[in-house]
Amino acid sequence: MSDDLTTTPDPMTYDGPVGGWGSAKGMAQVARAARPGPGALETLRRQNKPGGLMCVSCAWGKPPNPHVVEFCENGAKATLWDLTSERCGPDFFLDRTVTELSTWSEYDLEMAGRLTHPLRYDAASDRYLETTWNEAFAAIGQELQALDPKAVTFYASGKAGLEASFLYALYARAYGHVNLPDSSNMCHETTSVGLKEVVGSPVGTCVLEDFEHCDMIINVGQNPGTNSPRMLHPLQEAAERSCCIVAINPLREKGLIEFASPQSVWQMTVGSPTEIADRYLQVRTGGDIAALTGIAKHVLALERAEGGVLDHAFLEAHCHGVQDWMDWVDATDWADLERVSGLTRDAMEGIGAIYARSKAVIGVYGMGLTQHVHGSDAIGALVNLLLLRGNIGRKGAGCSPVRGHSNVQGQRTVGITEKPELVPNDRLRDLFGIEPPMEEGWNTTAFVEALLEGRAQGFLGLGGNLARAVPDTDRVAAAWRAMPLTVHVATRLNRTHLMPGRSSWILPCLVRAEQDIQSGTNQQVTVEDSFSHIHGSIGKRTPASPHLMSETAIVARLAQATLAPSPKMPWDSWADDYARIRALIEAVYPDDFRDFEARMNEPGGFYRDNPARNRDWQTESGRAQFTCPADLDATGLGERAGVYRLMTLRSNDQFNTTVYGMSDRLRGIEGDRMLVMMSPEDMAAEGLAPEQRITLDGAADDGVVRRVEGLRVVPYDLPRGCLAGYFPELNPLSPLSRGDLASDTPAAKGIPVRLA
Ligand SMILES: Nc1nc2c(c(=O)[nH]1)N[C@H]1C(S)=C(S)[C@@H](COP(=O)(O)OP(=O)(O)OC[C@H]3O[C@@H](n4cnc5c(=O)[nH]c(N)nc54)[C@H](O)[C@@H]3O)O[C@H]1N2
Ligand SMILES: Nc1nc2c(c(=O)[nH]1)N[C@H]1C(S)=C(S)[C@@H](COP(=O)(O)OP(=O)(O)OC[C@H]3O[C@@H](n4cnc5c(=O)[nH]c(N)nc54)[C@H](O)[C@@H]3O)O[C@H]1N2
Ligand SMILES: [Mo]
Repeated sequence: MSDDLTTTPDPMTYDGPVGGWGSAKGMAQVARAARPGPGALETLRRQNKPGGLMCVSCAWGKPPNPHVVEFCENGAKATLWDLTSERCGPDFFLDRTVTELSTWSEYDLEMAGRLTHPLRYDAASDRYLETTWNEAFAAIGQELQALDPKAVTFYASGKAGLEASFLYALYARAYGHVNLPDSSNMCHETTSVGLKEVVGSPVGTCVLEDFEHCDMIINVGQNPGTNSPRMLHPLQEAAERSCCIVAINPLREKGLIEFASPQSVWQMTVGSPTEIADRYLQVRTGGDIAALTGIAKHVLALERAEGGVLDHAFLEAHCHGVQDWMDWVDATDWADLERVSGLTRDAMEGIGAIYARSKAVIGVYGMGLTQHVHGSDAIGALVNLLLLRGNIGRKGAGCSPVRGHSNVQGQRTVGITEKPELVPNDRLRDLFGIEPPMEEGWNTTAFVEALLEGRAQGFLGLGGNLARAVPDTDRVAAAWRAMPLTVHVATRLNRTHLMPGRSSWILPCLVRAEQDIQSGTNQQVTVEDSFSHIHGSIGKRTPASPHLMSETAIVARLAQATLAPSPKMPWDSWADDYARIRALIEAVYPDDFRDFEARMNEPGGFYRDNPARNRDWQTESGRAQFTCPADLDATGLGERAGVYRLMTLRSNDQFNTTVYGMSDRLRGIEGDRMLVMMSPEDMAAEGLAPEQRITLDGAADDGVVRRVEGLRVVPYDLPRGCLAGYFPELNPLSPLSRGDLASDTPAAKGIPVRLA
């Protein structure tokens, strides 16, 4: 429970700043492991610059005037990982059965290298065998024709460009379903639903430039040092011009504490790192609704004492529910806010006082806010605070969810959604002569429920490692192989591929950094970043194997093999020239993609507008909505003896289920990933010694037995009652039954567990 900035490292944390030489070293270690092929460094030099490659790691914005080196440690890792010289070809599979490979770690599977040939599962020998593209497409098309489309799922992981994603969503609708779960369902679905409800926009209202004009940034539950390191530049620049940065996080994340720019030779050698957060509120897991309400309560108190604090004109002209919310805040006791947040009233009032003086405030958030049972309410609490002083819809202010996968936001923009009302169905009917399904399809949770009940018959994955990313992974693994058909479009081998259905196929694709030649021309693809800017991206590297196809071409060929021919859907002509697909995207979404082809290489990308940014509130009331939460505790767990709240996090050495190495450098943790971080006080109370191995049991009251054994206890500076460990190793403890009430996003940060 501390609210000051301590730059003195404690024994459990890394003692260097984020960035700096540590990141150069981290990158070199991965470069050694990934063994990138020739030209990889040239690709990095052009990364995130107009005319270059758009990063395959996170979705942070790409500035119009890029730094000399506009990539970070983790973006470089992702690119080098894609461009490895290791190959995982048919010979690899001849030597190993799927049963044997299933015992390999995620890391070892990925280390086998890039997939090179289309593969078909042979149940008799329990091996993946080389096949031809023609055989694969014909067989998959036939199998899909025989299945009930409503029992088939097309998953998308968030990386494929807008062209492949648009065709994929169209293919699903033409085939007859909208079972279109995507990684966003486990991630920022809370934003898509919760933020939309309160401001009418399902995406953030800021653009990158706003970070140059704000005088306060509140970062709630987002870890830039690991997950969006390029964000450290605007944070550093903001800190240097005395913008106040407040972090609300149960863990004292290094990236939020200090940063040495690897671009600044001075800082890397003699200078001292920039201190990032002025205030660090070490909230209890799930305590954000209480913390943000406490801050807002003090803002109201200051208004009443001194006046001139609230933006009355804005509240009157633009907001709904203000009085009800104020009454609720008045009725909420400080004692409850302190108990649930784990913070002192003083700490919350301190932030409220800064907020009341700040002219332009940005609220940044990530998985610490979205992955809770009351995640949507937590977003509402942040928006309540921002609205008080009109901090949405003007320069330097707004709400900024930091998205995950590099094109996850864009996939939704071009139709990957299980909700029929989110796409212009009339235009799809007119342009393509299809009858799009109008009943809601499966999101990730609904798909997993169907899988566990034996109702899911076919799975097609455009990237991802879904069986590992979802909650309840042990139960999912047991059910996955019962599906009649499983097809994976993938770059590297992962655990989900090793759960073959009766008919199972791996279709290897190009990575974004590779040349994508169609009809003699290298094709560009496009992606959308966290700030709703669209960027063209081009690959220059020679493909890892001559047998690879692009994701766009694979989707087009699958559609062609599945659907009856139609002159309105010339799949092969589309796949020959991606400009034709962009023309379709523009025809279906004319407001967002006006002059798409001409604008896609504009420096900094082109902006597809956001009504909330213009104070056009597309909510039920037509106004920005103040909300009273259902519960102050975002986990909804309350206090139960012996029950801890476990948050499952990313280390600095992974991209989701892709594990690059065993070092979580920024948290000072090395060695294996089977661990649980615990406060020294809780360890003492439980009689545990550092490095002791323990077992965690699930404590959800849904009757399911959940257990993970062999976890090493690591003493860590955490609030009492809160534990932390790694995703995906701890996913068997995460209950499918616990998701955000409004959006189903699994509550991966508030998992109830007990020590066995
Ligand atoms: N290198 C790298 N980059 C990535 C990824 C990756 O795996 N590796 N993944 C990408 C993807 S898909 C995504 S979605 C993003 C995810 O990026 P983030 O949103 O940063 O996600 P996490 O690392 O899961 O956790 C975020 C933070 O939430 C904090 N937290 C946990 N519970 C709470 C809580 O109750 N309250 C508060 N206030 N904080 C809490 C944790 O301590 C952690 O610092 O990153 C993207 N970028
Ligand atoms: N407990 C817990 N669970 C979580 C989370 C958490 O914080 N805690 N986070 C959730 C979040 S935010 C997300 S986004 C999901 C992530 O879920 P997913 O997106 O399903 O998982 P990834 O690990 O990103 O997928 C990695 C695989 O994608 C394939 N791949 C990589 N690059 C490409 C490419 O360019 N094209 C194609 N076709 N395939 C490629 C490779 O085969 C690789 O093995 O996990 C969620 N699960
Ligand atoms: Mo994500």
